Amino acid sequence: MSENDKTPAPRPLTATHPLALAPVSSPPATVDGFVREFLVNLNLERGVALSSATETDKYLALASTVRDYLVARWLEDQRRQRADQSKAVCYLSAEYLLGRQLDNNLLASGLTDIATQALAACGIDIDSMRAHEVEPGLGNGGLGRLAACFIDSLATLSVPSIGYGIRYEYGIFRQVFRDGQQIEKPDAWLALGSPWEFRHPEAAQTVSFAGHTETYDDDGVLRSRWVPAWSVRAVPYNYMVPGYQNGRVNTLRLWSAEATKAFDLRTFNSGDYVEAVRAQTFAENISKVLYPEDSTPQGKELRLQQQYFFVAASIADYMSKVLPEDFDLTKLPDRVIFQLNDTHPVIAVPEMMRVLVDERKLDWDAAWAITQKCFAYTCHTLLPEALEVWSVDLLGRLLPRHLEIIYRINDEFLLAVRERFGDDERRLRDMSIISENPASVRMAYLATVAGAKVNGVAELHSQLLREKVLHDFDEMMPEKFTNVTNGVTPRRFMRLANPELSELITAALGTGWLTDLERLRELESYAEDADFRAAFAGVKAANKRRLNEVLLARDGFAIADDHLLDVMVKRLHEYKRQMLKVLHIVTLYERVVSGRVAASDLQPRTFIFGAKAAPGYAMAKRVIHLINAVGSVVNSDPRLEGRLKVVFPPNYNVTLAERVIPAADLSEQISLAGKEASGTGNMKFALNGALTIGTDDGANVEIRELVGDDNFFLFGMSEPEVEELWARGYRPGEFAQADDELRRALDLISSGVFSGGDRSTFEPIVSNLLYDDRFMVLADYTSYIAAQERVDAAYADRDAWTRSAILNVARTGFFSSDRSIRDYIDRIWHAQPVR
Ligand code: 26W
Repeated sequence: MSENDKTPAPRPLTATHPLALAPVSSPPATVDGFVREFLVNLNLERGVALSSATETDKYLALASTVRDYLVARWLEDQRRQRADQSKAVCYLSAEYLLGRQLDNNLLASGLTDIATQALAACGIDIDSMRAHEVEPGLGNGGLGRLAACFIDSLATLSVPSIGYGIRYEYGIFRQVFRDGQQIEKPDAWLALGSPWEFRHPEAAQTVSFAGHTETYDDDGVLRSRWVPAWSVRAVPYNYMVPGYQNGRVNTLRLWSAEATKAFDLRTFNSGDYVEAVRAQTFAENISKVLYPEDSTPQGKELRLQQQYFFVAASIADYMSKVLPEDFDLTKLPDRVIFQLNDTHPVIAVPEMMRVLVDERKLDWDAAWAITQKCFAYTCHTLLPEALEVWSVDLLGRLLPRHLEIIYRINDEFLLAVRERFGDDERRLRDMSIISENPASVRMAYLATVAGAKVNGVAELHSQLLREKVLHDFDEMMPEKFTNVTNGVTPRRFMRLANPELSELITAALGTGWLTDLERLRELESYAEDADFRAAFAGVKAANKRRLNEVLLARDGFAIADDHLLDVMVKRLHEYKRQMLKVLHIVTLYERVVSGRVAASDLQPRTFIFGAKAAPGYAMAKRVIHLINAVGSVVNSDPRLEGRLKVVFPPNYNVTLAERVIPAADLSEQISLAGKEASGTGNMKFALNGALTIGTDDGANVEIRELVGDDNFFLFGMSEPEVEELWARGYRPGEFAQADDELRRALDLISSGVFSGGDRSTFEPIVSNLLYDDRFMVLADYTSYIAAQERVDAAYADRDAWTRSAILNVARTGFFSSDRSIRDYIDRIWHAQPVR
């Protein structure tokens, strides 16, 4: 029994009442049954009558009702997963960008129509209920959303699995614009309660921190133990993760931090009220807020506390709740695989070693053998600055025993390196998990040394990991490295986000494609069918009109339905090159205002942006300011005759993505080749019939290979060409000199015309491009503008464009997250779906 596991094993049932012994049943899946359940929840759970119920009452009662239909399956599944010995997947992720839950749970349980009719019978429009839900923004971007797509596919493929993470009280900040500049507002997503979670204080784990270690003699065996200084309670909140209409419901368990002793009455009575609750506030801080960085770790102690907090609670929970009491730990690798979603949870490796060696008293080698088979690591980045490194000082202070364990892991690893490569000091220094000056722990190296498998998230990314970022490790342990190209769940990003397209596809292919997305390939022949093309174009137009209504109501933006919708939605980061998109817009604007091009000759376009910048990322925030500034000038300049529009709705999130992506014509995937690990937005756009303009970066390469060069607007340098130019010495100014339009665009930005004549406002952006330009915006400009000309030409033949859009949908079924999960099962997990 580990020191932090107090909950007794479930007692055999002594119940006699037949109902108590029967499996939990769901309410009748009928309109009447649903109305009854809904009114019971409204009256009994909310304590209100329908006549006096608020919108919040109705929404929470509706959520409880849908929950009630899923709980039976959930409990049955938990019982089954506990009973059967099959291998399970524990997905450890510091982020889950879940999006709204109501529609997904209705879809998964096949209750959408029944609920719609039942609510209508109660005089309630389900649309108003949908709008009432606050999405849990427990993630930053790609990594967090991928985790959400993956747990959806794990449940839909009936893989026994549990997602572990943190229940942040405040998720990703709410973005508002003031004078075009980003302002961050706290995301109080729990304000109205969260109907989809089940709190289980009785299953809390105790997680400790700091203190010191000591060795002691344990019947002649020298052992180490950790004597922590303080601890907090990790309280689990369980969320249902329903599979798509397969009766499966997996669990997402998110931990919330609370004080071990909530309130110090004696201190309170002594009048020191603040001191009385200090422990509580201190503890709760751990799961208070999501770190809004998505590329540059700040190395903050609280971030490391967060990582250890959820990892330690998850391992204790798994080892005590899921594993039978007397489980033979040498068999652990047959029972579970812990997938590390980037390096954020990698402290799980020394934690597992501490539990196996210090608590379960296994010897080091046996423990290490088990640990190495129980973990696998997915890397999601290529930016050196995004690779987490923790100082030995901080780690030693916060987790002294774990640092000792990491040192021993490293010593034994370097012995193996020396054995294999001899006294190659460069290699030993470069492969050491511990780097010097200042002494730090390289978490990606720890994950690579400990993981059974290491994978990148797109072919090119995995190749670059092996050739560059982790080259020395690939030379030593090539068998560890593999690739699993990302994917997205078609349930949310096609069926829910684009119901009309889904109907059109089902009309052509029948049902089944939502769980077998490669069947979209059968649509290829329909691209040649004029009626189908007309219907397809009709769906796109309808989605544009719907987006127009949403943005009008949300932000007062209007979208002209004869405009080409050119969309760039993703986190704001220099490597993603939103500045290249800005230079395109300014170039078109400059052409007209300089009189070189008549506005009437322009292909009408609306440029839609969605992007949050990490609050501490000054250059990113400045680019957001510039986009809004260019937008307000372009949108109000009569010389453009309304043929160019810039629309930048604030607070881009999953819910907005579900509205924007189905309406898009052009998907902007324009990162510098070799910088975007994969991208997943690119997949969502292609699957919703948008054409991609992009570089050969991340998964763009695989999208282009599948859809064909004729159906993809490729531009820019390839990764080797980028490396070659970098090696040759990149002088961005030369590119500005070489391209007249580029210089004109840069000059226009410097001129202050977008900043009320104040040249200083955006000068830092222009000078950065001219004298630094780390992500080679200027080098790819000419090729990009030429590609945009090709886009205009292609869009002029709307029917051919539609044909190409249909082929994009038909040929991108590969990018289902179901396929990604199947690849993880085959190449890394070797866990089997449970029929
Ligand atoms: C510690 C700061 C931090 C936080 C998050 C560093 C790095 C991250 C993430 C790894 C960043 C991220 O979201 N990466 C994105 O992951 C997606 C899913 O694999 C990929 O599709 C994107 O290309 C990648 O940028």
